[in-house]
Amino acid sequence: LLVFTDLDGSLLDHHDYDWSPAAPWLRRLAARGDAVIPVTSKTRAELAVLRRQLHLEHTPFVTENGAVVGLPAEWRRPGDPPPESDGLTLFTPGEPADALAARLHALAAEQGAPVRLFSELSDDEAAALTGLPPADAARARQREGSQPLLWDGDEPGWQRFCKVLEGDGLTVTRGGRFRHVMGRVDKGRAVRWLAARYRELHGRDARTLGLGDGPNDLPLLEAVERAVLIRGAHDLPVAPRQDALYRTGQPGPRGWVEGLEHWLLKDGPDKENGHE
Ligand code: 2M8
Ligand code: MG
Ligand code: MG
Repeated sequence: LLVFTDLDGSLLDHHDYDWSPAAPWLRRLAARGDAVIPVTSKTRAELAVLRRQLHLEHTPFVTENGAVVGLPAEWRRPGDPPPESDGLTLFTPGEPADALAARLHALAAEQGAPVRLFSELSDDEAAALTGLPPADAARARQREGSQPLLWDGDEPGWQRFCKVLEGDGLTVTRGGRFRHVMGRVDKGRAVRWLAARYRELHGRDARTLGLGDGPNDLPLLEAVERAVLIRGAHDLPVAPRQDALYRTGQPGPRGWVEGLEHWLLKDGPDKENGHE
């Protein structure tokens, strides 16, 4: 089973980033041989720390809402680009963060749009806005393929600016706190790409389960067989996949456990591992 999971507000608590309620299930999934694959708006610098802490060094990951896909050695295929010094193979299907910043500044100036880039805040400002320790906030500012935004205007103004960005070929989405701008990427495309890579490597389809709490997770939830929408900061209108979607009552890592148990305990402990 491939478990594709959002981090902030899902596996990690929205406010203090704690995942301890989910730790027993992370161990259990590892023991079953199921891969937990983070699919997040966070940066590769943030993920480098979290993958060690969560013991997810042998599974792929997706950062910046699909702009970066990282593969460990086990997921490589002949013909892939050479691995980086940390052994990870990187794919960057979006647009570089500095090019996005330049486009955003140009469009904001042209439209008189009251927007600031998260990557251009100081570490202390970023820490104050997110509740992250300053060292983690510094890693969150190291964008490679997306730009989280702060909008100082009203909602109709945002909707207008959004249309301008989308008209210029950019993708706009929302996490728990920020609005995010990327090239032509989203979490769903990254999930499908990884499921296809699994098929190429193993000669069969993977079973897939996805968990997320924000608007940026909707493409992820649509790309998996079994979806868990975790109660979060946004009231989300979700495509009517009622048979395949479970909405949790609890937020954050407790909701993550609730959703996993809904799908995995339902079939009995053994069935999920086999592939029929
Ligand atoms: C931002 O991402 C979250 C994800 O939902 C958000 O928009 O609320 C990103 O900047 C990420 O890098 C950072 O770790 C996170 C901190 O809350 O905020
Ligand atoms: Mg989230
Ligand atoms: Mg996220």
